[in-house]
Amino acid sequence: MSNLLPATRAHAHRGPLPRGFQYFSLALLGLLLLFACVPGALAHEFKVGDLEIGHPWSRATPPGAKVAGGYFTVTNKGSSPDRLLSISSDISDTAGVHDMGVKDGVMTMRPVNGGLEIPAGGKVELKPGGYHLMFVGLKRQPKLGEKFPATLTFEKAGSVSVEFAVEGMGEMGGTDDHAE
Ligand SMILES: [Cu+2]
Repeated sequence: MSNLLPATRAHAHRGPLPRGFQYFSLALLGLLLLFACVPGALAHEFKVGDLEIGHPWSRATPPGAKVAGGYFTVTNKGSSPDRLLSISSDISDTAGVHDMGVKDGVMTMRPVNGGLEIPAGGKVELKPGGYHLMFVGLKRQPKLGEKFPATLTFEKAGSVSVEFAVEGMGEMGGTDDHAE
């Protein structure tokens, strides 16, 4: 019975992998590719007047969280500056623009008063660690994979309905964990 392998070597694959395993590997690869494509598939854009709103997204929050961040880009194709004046959404009691930066060596966050300026021909990025929206007083937790609607109001371009795509909690690793 020399063809019986010792028990300790039974797991070592010397020859081609079993067929089932190959199919499993292919399926796994396909799944990975699918996930790799998701950020592109989720990219979405909204237009109002001269403004383009690129890929509004938010993060899933842990149970009980009272705030959630909101991020997107605004491109102003026009020849005059505009301002993001207000944000509203059913997901929270209020929402506003915050700025985040380092002051005296401490990471601080403060509301942007008087609206966020979008320069003529310019692009403003709301992202973790910088300007961002803050949905304050969450009525429920944003769930990974869903989209929730919100309305952005600009001084000149007016109001536009957008959808925030909810991504994973650790997405882009920004330091956005602050109390209400
Ligand atoms: Cu904030």
